Amino acid sequence: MSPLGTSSNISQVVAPDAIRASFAAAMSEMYLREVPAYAALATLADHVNAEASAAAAERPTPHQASKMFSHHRDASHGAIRVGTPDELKVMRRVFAVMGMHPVGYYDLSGAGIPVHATAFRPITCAALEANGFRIFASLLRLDLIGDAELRAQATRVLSARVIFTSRLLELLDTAERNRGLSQSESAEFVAEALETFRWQKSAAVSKELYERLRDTHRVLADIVSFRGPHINHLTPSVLDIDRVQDLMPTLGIAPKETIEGPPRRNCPLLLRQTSFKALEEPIEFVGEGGVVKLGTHLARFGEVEQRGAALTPKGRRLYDQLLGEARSCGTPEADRAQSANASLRAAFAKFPDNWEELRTQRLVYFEYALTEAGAAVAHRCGRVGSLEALLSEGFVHYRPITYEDFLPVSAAGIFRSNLDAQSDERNVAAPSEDEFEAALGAQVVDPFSLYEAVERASIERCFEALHLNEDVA
Ligand code: OOG
Ligand code: NI
Repeated sequence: MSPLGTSSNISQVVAPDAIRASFAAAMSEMYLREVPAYAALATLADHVNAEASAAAAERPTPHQASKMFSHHRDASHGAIRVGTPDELKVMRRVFAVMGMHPVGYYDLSGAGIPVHATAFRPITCAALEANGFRIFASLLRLDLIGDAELRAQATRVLSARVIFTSRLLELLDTAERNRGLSQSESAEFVAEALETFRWQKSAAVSKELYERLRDTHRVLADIVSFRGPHINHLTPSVLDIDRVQDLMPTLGIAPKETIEGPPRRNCPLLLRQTSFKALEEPIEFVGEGGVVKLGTHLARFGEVEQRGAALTPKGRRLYDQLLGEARSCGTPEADRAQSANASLRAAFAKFPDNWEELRTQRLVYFEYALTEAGAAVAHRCGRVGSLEALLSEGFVHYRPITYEDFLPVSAAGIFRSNLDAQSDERNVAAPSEDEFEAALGAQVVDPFSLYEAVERASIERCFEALHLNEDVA
């Protein structure tokens, strides 16, 4: 339960879910307007979703557990990159007002990108259902930049900037003090928050510094050179990501070479993502005496995602192992994309691909519920039963729980294709979750614990409804 909005001394606080929904809508609206290629991708996503829904409606319902993982018309996630621990701390408080809490720790330094990250997202099923918008937020790890002088310059630039409007900071205090915001305050809060994520064409550093930052690492230039952490992409959910990937070029949009994540399967797992490459956008540098120099910057792109089932720690270990196997099959440049797909499919032949097997092997989290027959049976007061017996008697059925988080290897792939950068071995370092949490000023929630709790609660609900004691032997 969110710490905000639970009790209040103002009579009408707006639910954090509703503030998040307006924020998501405002971000989408801004990005659609500013990035025409994203608007084209969003329209393509709608088209493919309509096609996939129509095709699904014509198929007889297969196994009860096969479900269509849901999608919403609005973007499902976006991403930002901040420069300092203080920025991250305030960001955490801003997102908390919208019912978005830090879940998971992602280290990207292992892939040569000098950032680590979390996802600010709704954490209850009800909140996810109300509006699932989330933000992947990365924090720069300046300590990984070898050039001491450049590091000092970047530190000076970052410590001098304020990425939040003063009105947003006031409203943030109000929200924390009053445990929520009124209708008019929340409208203002969303409008002010939007300013932080807006694109700024005018750089905050000189052209010379920009170039030094960029030549050291593109992500460094992207984070340090501007007055704020512009949203760098938005991502709608789609029902058939392969189709979107195939159709992108027909709209003149260049997709990245491969889809990140697991291969296409009967039982979709985790998360698959693809994007179009970041646009080269004009920027300007205002120097001494108002002299303007022109340049370009690669930052903003568009992405689509298709979500599948949440894996248990055991499932995740198998996923990581198979992904490693697929990636270690090096191939020549020419047919890289094709052979990457082929080796991914080959490696994942070892991952079971039917829900019952995924369940009995404890690879995926499931949500259980009474069937009609289950709801109709006389309750079995005080008796003991097992979940497996209830399933085989047809009183309980199940469906996979949707994965709501991100994947570090995929995120690194998305970063890389949009920074026009190959893996940069100079920045490889160890993960540092404690340091990240210290910067955040809070601990990140363990994503597995969230899925586990949803599964557990669903089982308990079945037993309670049947007045049955669970045989856990
Ligand atoms: C974030 C990349 C990560 C995803 O979907 O995995 C991400 C970034 O480029 O800042 O958004
Ligand atoms: Ni993304």
